[in-house]
Amino acid sequence: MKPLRQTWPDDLAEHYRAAGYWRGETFSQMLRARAALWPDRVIIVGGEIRWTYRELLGQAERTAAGLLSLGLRPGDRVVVQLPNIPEFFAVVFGLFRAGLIPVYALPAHRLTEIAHFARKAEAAAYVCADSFGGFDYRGLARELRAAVPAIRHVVVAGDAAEFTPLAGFRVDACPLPPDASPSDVAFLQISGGSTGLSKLIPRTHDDYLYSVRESARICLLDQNSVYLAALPVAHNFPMSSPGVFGALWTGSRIVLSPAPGPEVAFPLIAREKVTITGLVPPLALLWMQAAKSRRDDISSLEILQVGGAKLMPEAARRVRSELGCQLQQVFGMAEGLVNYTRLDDPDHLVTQTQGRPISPADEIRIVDEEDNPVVEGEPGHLLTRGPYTIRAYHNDDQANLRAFTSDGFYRTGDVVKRTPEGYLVVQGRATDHINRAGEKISAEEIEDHLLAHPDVFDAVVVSIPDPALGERSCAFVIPHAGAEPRPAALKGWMRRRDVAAFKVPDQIVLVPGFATTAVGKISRKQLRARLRETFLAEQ
Ligand code: J2J
Repeated sequence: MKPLRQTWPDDLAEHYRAAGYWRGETFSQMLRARAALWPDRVIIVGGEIRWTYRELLGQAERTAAGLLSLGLRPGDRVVVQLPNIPEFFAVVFGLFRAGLIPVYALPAHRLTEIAHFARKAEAAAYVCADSFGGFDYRGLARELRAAVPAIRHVVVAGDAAEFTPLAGFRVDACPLPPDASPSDVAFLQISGGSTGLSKLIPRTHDDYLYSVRESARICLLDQNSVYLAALPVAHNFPMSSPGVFGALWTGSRIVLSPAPGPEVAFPLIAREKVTITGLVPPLALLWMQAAKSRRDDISSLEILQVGGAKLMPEAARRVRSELGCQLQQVFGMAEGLVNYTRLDDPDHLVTQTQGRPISPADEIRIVDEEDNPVVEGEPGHLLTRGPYTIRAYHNDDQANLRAFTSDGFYRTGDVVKRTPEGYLVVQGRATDHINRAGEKISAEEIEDHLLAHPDVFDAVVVSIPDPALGERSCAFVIPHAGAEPRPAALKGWMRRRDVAAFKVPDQIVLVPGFATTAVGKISRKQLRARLRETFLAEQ
């Protein structure tokens, strides 16, 4: 089994510890300390459940003992695919307590993605809900067990059918092991997948908790705050910026919304007096629209964070008047670096920039194609390293060669410029992915699926600006001679590939060929750019 590691050079690690960034605390220790401090504070609200810290700790310990009693051993990886329900916290804190390593999948992922995560992480178990959003995850579990026999156990929140019920675990099932080490990898997060399939991101207790603590401080979370998890909690933004973990750290209440739309979220805001939440830009637009007609009292909302994709300044300027709260832009990535506009920043920075890094130790380089610094203020590729940015993906030597410089900077793939105040403005990106309402889709991954269709000779997937989604995906498909696949049939085929629904191309355009230059071969990247330009010019 590939060892889980995340290694910073010794001198830097020493510096991060000496500076107090890494405090030598694990997630389990954090929860225990909080439960000792505030045992009766309600920390998690979801559906009918309201758990205090004491109850959450009890749930986590019961889950830890149950998981170990199945024969799982510290260090084993467990793919966790749960929606926004309290059990998510019982499971991940149970895994932390048992020294097991969660691999966070999103509820939208399907067999293709889950099997990939399971294989890449060499996982031994899968945890899911019985069903959610009209989808039965037990069916997925059955297919997963057949496709990846190394998955020895399936644990289900709710009606478990033939699998192990989460609710059946007992705290006396197994003695709990000593705590993990704070410098150990705590979990594997999922990358946006800029090229090919998603990569796995190993984050340590030390590095992640640093970003969580600082995020909570920057966002002024305190014990009076109420954080609404509107986006799926497994995503890095609502998990850590400051998200649910930030709320757990400060003793702010977490309210779990099963869906992010205003019809579900607004009544929760009104009932639970939510003060802060985070959204992707298309949802922020939807909320602003809904606020005009809905009657729910959302006046408790003080801060709306928007991130995951670029928020246009025009929309940014409307947040205060239309939702009655302050805007905070968040530009982050599961690999590490997170930027925030600060809550006392002047309006022009809040509406026109994506913020500045969390930490004074975040190193930022903005460079040209040859990795040379650009003139200050000019756009260039964003490279970064620091106390909570990874140095390598898990089990992916090839990706690591591309994604990191020899001196350990992560190539974010984003093109940014820096203002005189040191704030970053996202200009675009260098990698070929589609940022569809904050969900990152790799063009290459979708092209691979389309190429597997018997009627498809070649396929190129590009992003097209879209008023509702920010970007949508458009596939240009050359059929085989004599074949005439219908776009709707190709979409149906994509759905049957068992991929997340957001990966099905929004638009499919059949073309006889790709016009290439007389000079001959061009790269796929150039081809994507050319097709996008031609398509947009013809609109
Ligand atoms: C433009 N592009 C943005 C923004 C992310 C906080 C917030 C978001 C994420 C996230 C996160 C953007 N404007 N405000 O993990 O902790 C694009 C960039 C970036 C990629 C990372 C967090 N905020 N992006 O979105 O790992 O292209 O993380 O490199 O999903 O989203 O995607 P992801």
